[in-house]
Amino acid sequence: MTEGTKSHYEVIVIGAGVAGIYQIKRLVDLGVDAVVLDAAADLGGTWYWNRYPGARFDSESYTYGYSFSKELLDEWHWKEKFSGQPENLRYLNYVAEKFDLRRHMRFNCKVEAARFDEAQDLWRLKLDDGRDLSCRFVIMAVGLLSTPTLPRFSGMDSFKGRSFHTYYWPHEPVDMVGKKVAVIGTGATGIQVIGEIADKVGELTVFQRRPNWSAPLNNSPISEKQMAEIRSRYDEIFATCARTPGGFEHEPDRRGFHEVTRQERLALWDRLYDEPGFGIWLGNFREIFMDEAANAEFSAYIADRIRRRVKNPAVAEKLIPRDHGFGVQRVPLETDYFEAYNRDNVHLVDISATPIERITETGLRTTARDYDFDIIVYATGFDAITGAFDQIDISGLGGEKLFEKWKDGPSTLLGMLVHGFPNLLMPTGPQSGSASTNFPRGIETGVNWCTALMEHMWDRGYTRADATRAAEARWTAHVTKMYEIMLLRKAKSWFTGYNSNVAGHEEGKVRYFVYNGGAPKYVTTINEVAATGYEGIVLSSTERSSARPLAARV
Ligand code: NA7
Repeated sequence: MTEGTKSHYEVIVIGAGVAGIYQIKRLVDLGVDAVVLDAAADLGGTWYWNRYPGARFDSESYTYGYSFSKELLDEWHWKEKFSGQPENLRYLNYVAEKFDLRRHMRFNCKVEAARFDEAQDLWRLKLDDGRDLSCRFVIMAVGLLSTPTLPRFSGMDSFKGRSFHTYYWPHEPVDMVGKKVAVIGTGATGIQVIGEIADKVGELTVFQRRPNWSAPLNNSPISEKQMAEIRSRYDEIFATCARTPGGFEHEPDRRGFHEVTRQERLALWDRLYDEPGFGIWLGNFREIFMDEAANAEFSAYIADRIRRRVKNPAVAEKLIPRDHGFGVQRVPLETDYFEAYNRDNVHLVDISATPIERITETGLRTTARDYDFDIIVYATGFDAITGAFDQIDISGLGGEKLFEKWKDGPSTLLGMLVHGFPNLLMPTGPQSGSASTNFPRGIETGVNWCTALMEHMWDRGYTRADATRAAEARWTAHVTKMYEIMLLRKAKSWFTGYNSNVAGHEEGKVRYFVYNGGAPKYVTTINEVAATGYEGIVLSSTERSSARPLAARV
């Protein structure tokens, strides 16, 4: 059978991003018959798609790369402390070439439906080109932020200029010199774009519905000498990441917020504000996340920082969030973002005061006036975490639809299995540890755990793994409970499943997407489940199945 006509695999991995690449590496090393499918024309996931100006890591580059190969760590030179998209995509391509993984990947393959065949313990997949594939295990490496969402303005198709969502930024360079550009949205993406293009376009008008708290990235190049020093510390770096709640080098300040003086707090904040990366968020006092008074005091500190950087006081006030405190939404890190508003060619429009009414042929209309643009950039975010799952018509036992099951929010076991959907594994699923951590660190954890589960089954001849209803309910309740003490439960952000552009996600109802217990606790918990022989997961084999122990290995 040629590769082109092959229709059965032991494992099908959906998604060739950071998670899919590592998952296929693990499977290839084990000699398992596996393939990765991706709807894109090439590998890279997030770093394939997001080519907008300013797209870069907020993680220190050397904590974002894979940790599994010493040779890879020794070879790769991260050029910047927070590396940009082109380099990140080069890195992922380098990894795929180095380990010869491309031959296990199929592109332009969109999975439209997946149905569990109960008689055979197999998943049956339908691709958008009409092909049918089957496999024992489906690995959902579909990404947390991979379903972009556009606003629902009328007239969007009538615009005669160029317009795109940041996720679909064109592959060829977009000439913006001298152009009138609109950016709608001021999340992490909008903030990166605005800081990058402000001095390169003719006129830039930012349409802001709600400001976001953000702080300086403080990026810098990494010299050969510095990279050599980083390489010598890799063991220590990854050990630190494994120890910290967020999977970064940044560790929370363990002193009690209320036990230190105001002077001591200010000293910490002044230091963190000027340091690179997420220290200002994750190296802060833990009370910032849980205690209204502590959060308010710190938010006031950041507000003053904004006032010091933005010359026009009225503009500065518009850039300061009022509806939520610092750090309860995902904190964007910025480069020259606030300074952009000091430029004569940059204008801020508060669309909470004057909402956008429609897109016109020549630009857009707010309740106050018409604007003309050459380019409209929609930096309007994603149907986060469950969005990519909802794109596939997934049916489990008894024909139950995953979309229906998760209508009001996901329920999972450990973020990695779903009751009634056997052999559907999610190394970075909703309610797993990865959404709230430095993503690749969580990915390695999840992929290793899912791979160990499959190995356990192959070695013993099991053909089906299904989480019990009770274990799933316990985990979901545990994840839900942890929100009770977190201020983030009150925020309208993708952490809580809010998205004004997706029906049913507009307002109010919190979706318990994220495990907030921190990476170390998560890793301990999932390792304990594995050590007990997978308590909470029913392992079985079907007599009618053709599977035998080790049949998966080719
Ligand atoms: P985010 O953080 O969800 O931000 C989306 C932004 O777009 C946010 O400012 C929204 O305002 C705004 N938005 C969304 N829809 C509209 C409409 N209809 N009208 C006006 N403004 C709108 O997405 P990002 O892409 O920036 O970041 C996502 C993650 O990617 C990020 O956290 C990183 O982890 C990587 P709102 O706040 O809803 O009022």
